[in-house]
Amino acid sequence: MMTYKLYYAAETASMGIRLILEELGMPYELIPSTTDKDVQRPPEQVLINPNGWLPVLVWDEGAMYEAAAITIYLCDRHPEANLAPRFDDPKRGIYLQTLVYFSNSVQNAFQLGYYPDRFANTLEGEQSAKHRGIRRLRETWTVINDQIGDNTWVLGEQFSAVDIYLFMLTTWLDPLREHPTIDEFANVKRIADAVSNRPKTQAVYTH
Ligand SMILES: N[C@@H](CCC(=O)N[C@@H](CS)C(=O)NCC(=O)O)C(=O)O
Repeated sequence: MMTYKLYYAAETASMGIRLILEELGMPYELIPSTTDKDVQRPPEQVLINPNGWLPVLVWDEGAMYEAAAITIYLCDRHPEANLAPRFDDPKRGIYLQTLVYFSNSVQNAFQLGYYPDRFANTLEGEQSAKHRGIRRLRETWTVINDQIGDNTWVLGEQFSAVDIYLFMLTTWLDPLREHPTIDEFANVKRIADAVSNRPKTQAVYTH
């Protein structure tokens, strides 16, 4: 059986991809990497992703980056695990919509705080970007919280990779950075808690 290689550092989006691989039951090898701006990345990682960020996934015939794209790719490649609605499932639309929204809006809101120099030209501007990021987190998590409503999982009755992705993003909410707390988003919290209790999550997120 093929083994995936995942460039990896704890607390990054590579953790969410690792959890997807665990839930898919696929063998994988973690290649230690870093997000420290002063430390060199493994050269093969940078060849695949010149941006220098994680996660990066490699397999027998290919390689790719972008966490949401990796999620979609892996779940389609291993449909027997039922982590994603199939192409003809009406839930396929909201599945793709939510993953892309997580990637381009929720993650972007986090990035305003983590990498303010990418969003402003001056130190003053960076402070402003950070503050806007905090408000943007509240705005985007509210959209997701309202979208979930009373659903058991993000897509309704069916557990999917979107729930794993949601859980990963909630682990980045940090009171020390003045982020909103998860308690402000009761529906998000309900799903994050349920994902957190899964054995695979316990295995990945406590080691
Ligand atoms: N849009 C990218 C963002 C990836 C990203 O920002 N990764 C962070 C860790 S979660 C990283 O590697 N940061 C280090 C850097 O940007 O140099 C994705 O979703 O994969």
